Amino acid sequence: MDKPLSLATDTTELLGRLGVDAALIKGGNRAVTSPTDGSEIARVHDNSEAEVKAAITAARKASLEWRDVPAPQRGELVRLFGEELRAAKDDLGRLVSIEVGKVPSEGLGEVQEMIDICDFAVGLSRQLYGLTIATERPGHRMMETWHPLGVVGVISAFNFPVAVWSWNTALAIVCGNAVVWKPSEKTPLTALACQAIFEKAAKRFGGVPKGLLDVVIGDRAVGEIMVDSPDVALVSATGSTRMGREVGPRLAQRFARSILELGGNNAGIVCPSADIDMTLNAVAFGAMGTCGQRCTSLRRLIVHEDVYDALLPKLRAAYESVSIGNPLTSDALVGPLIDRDAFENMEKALAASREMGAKVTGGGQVDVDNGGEGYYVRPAIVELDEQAGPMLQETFAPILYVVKYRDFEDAMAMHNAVGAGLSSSIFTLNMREAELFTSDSGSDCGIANVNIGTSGAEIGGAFGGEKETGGGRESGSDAWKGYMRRQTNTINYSTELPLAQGVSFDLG
Ligand code: UN1
Repeated sequence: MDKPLSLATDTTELLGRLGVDAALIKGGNRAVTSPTDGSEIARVHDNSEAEVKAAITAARKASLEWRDVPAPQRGELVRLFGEELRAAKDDLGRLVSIEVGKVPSEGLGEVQEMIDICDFAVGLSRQLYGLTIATERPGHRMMETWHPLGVVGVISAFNFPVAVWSWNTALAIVCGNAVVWKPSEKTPLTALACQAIFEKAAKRFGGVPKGLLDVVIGDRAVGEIMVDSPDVALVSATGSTRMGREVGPRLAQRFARSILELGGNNAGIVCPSADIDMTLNAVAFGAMGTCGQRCTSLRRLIVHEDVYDALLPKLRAAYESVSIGNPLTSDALVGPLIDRDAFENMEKALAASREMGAKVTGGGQVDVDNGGEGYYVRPAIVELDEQAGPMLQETFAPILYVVKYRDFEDAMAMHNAVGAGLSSSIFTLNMREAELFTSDSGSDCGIANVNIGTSGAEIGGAFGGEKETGGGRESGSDAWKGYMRRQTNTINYSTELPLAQGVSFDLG
């Protein structure tokens, strides 16, 4: 019997198949570990300050060429990228599972999300529409045209190591921009794989300007170079609200654009008429899926007192029995937390909850027979008398805080009484409640769902949130407008020069 391959060997083979140059993943200063078993799987090289600056300069040059390529042709490059992603789906999905610890269907789902946004962007490449606007002057035409920005900097988080970058990149490329990407320092391998896959598409396209798409690896210093560079027109950053508080003002200082997708403290309201079994499944996926490490994870549940006892025993039972395990060797539904810090933050939040007298179901490390490595935890339900303490903060772990409500208005007020405003749900069969939730006086979040959970959005909608979530929008709908600059054009085809607002300026 052959010796089983070590995860490092397995990863090296996978990266080779995906087209990543072996020199990029050996002998570097930065160790990459897999959260599935804590083992080292590669060593990558951080880029120096000079290299990051050179990547930005090259991107700037590339953007000047790329902006002159007709948008539908730019779409053709993205179409080819989507094809390459389809071919690489199994390998890239597995690499996501290795590097981030996602269970296989979620690793593959993340790649599917990339494919979907490519398809969307290809269609969009023929639909970068501007308006024709009525002008008050005879013999004039007024219109709006959309132009590329130049260089788009993408800063992405570990939890969606490839999909969020692809939302930005597919749009940025069809919109005529170049992209410099700083992935999370925890997930450089999936980023290098994406770059290699993109290069295959670029080759089939017949070549693209050098530097059109680049990956720069390192810690926050790399992000800071992008944020401060006058050559980067837009920074799209995903991460914590703390990070956004630093990045946002720095970009504003130089009047650069930003798309910020920061923390979420997403809630669901469970109303008296809710379909309890459906709600149970939605809550389970939203709160325990991805081990609670989605920006959109369900973190707060506001349950009407009449259905509390119908839902909570079922929910507690689901938490006690959900399968937790190594996503590479088992078919568990819940994989590991990303690292020790994540585990400690979860423990701290649970300790603070217990101190408040909360009833806690679950929590704590789970032995997955994995040599003792990796931070596998049992997802936790924290039942509180009122929304307070750690419930008001986002902890990036599978903790679901639950409180009761009596009046719908109180539920709505509690719902909106947190800093973040990303995603939200209501579970009800009462159309008045459902409509109110999605009305002007309802949920204050960027995403508000009825009878589905807070996570797992499709790419077709604009993705992002309000308040401390940062206000940015990525992905579908008209989010593409964030990657272009708008220009108002007035064209005079008459022989007169009438001034607007009836102003006269007669030289006599
Ligand atoms: C994120 O967690 O940053 O809606 C993105 C979802 C996914 C994207 C999450 N489509 O859960």
